[in-house]
Amino acid sequence: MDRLFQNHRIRARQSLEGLWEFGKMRALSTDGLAESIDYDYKLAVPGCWEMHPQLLTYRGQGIYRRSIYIDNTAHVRLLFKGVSHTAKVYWDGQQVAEHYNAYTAFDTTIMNVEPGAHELCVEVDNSFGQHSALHLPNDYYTYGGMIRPVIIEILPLQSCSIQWVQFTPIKEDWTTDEEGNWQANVRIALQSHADHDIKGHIQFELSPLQQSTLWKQQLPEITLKAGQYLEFTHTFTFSNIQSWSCEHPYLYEWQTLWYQHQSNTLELVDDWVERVGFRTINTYEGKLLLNHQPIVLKGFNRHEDHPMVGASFPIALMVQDLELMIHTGANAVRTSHYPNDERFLDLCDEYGILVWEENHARGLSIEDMRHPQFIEQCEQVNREMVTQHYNHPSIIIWAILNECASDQEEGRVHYQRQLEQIRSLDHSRPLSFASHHRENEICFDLADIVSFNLYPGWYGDEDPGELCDLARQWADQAGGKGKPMIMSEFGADGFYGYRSPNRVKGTEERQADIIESNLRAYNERAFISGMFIWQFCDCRVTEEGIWPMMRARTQNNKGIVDGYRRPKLAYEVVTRYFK
Ligand code: ADA
Repeated sequence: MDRLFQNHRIRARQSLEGLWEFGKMRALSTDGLAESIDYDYKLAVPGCWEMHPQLLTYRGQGIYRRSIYIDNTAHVRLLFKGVSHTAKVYWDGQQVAEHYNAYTAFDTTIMNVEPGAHELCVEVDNSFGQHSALHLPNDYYTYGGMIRPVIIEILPLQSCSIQWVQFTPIKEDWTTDEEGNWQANVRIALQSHADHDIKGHIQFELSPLQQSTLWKQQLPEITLKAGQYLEFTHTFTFSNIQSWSCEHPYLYEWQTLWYQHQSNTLELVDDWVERVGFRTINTYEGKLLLNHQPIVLKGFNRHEDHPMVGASFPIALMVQDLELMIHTGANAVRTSHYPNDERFLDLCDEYGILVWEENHARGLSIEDMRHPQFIEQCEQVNREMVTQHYNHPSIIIWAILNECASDQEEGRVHYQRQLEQIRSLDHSRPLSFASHHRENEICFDLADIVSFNLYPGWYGDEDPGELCDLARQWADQAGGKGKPMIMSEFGADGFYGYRSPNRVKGTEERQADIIESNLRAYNERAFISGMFIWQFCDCRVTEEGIWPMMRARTQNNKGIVDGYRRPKLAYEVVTRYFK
């Protein structure tokens, strides 16, 4: 399934995991689905097509197809958690959805579906070109396929469905509030699918995991007009709450229930279950505060990439990554450079691993940012990232535009616009972006946390401590004074198995030395609120562009474990510093 808990108990839903037919397309169809496609392959969904022995490097378009049987007339909601990178969805030959970007979910509801067999086709495109501002040849791989789970939901005809629920824990005053007293601001959206007025009410319930209900409240009855969409907000107060922290990642279930009047009875028609945690995150006098206490983030940049599965992770491999990170003593992960599979975020909630989640962009120059689709495609990924992942207590920072043109006035306009957009969607989390512009950075005043990607010892010979002190000065002079500072990337290449007493660049020894000198420097500095090693695991890079010439083995080799998660020498070093 798509989550690690049952996020609907009432709504009928099923995973569309399995073997789908697949055919390569010769050209993109412009007016509907290509008729003449040969379905030569069978591919796993979820999965990347690069896992098929004949599609190892395929870049282009293809169509996935399967049939779906519907028992009774109903509205059918299809939820795609991630299609890489562009999808067009066809139901019985009619296009019902289109979506750009591999790393955020989208859905579509097909109304009044008749009983019987139906054909579902998804046209998928992972090509680079004018249609794509964010997926382009890069220092990570853009896989092809339906890389994350696909779900079908059956919505009753004359009813309403809960569209989303946003739960914001609040503790106004940590010094005077009783420990277990919390508030939460809850926003929800309802969509009527009925062709006449319907009446009902919402009920909320809060329960510690696997335990009986701690608190519930029923809202007054409401009437929804035919097809009406309604959003509303409430604030609630709770007592006897255990807060969420890294040491005690205490989770609660927040259930939203829709009870509807149906011919003189009240029926439970729809539900939406979220797992929430009570914690606060904010910045104060140069520190990052989790539950009012200063915290230093220690962790890794992680690409969702594995030689066995590409970007399409089963949970066993996600758990393996988290166990390895936790074993080093890490308490944080940065989802470089895109929103992650929600099951990974569910795991972080459960393990108490803090997450810096960022939108999808890496190393875009000002020319790249002038792409005609750039504004719109970024706006969409920001909105989808924040609204879809809003309830994860583990996410404590939203970030944007890794190493883009934040050193230029023209670039600044985009940073400002995007940070304002995210703030308007969520004012409960601090914002940042990772910069490599050193003294030329001009956007630190716009963010809540200043973050530097510097590679002392690798790309340059500077001393990490001296460079870090200099970076603090650059930040202070560029509008970052009084803001927490994070070393968002540092590291070095280390080719797995390449060991030599001469410790030259590329050996595991040299990688370990460089990472050690960085960690030592950052641990000694009280103004550092976080350090993220580049990177957790080696990852594949694109064959297009400059990357194969820059990256031996067409891989970014800076992982402290290799692609297969075999620890390099640096792993032990990190463990000494993080523990
Ligand atoms: C950058 C970038 C990473 C990666 C890294 C490297 O800072 O943000 O995606 O490319 O450098 O390995 O050089």
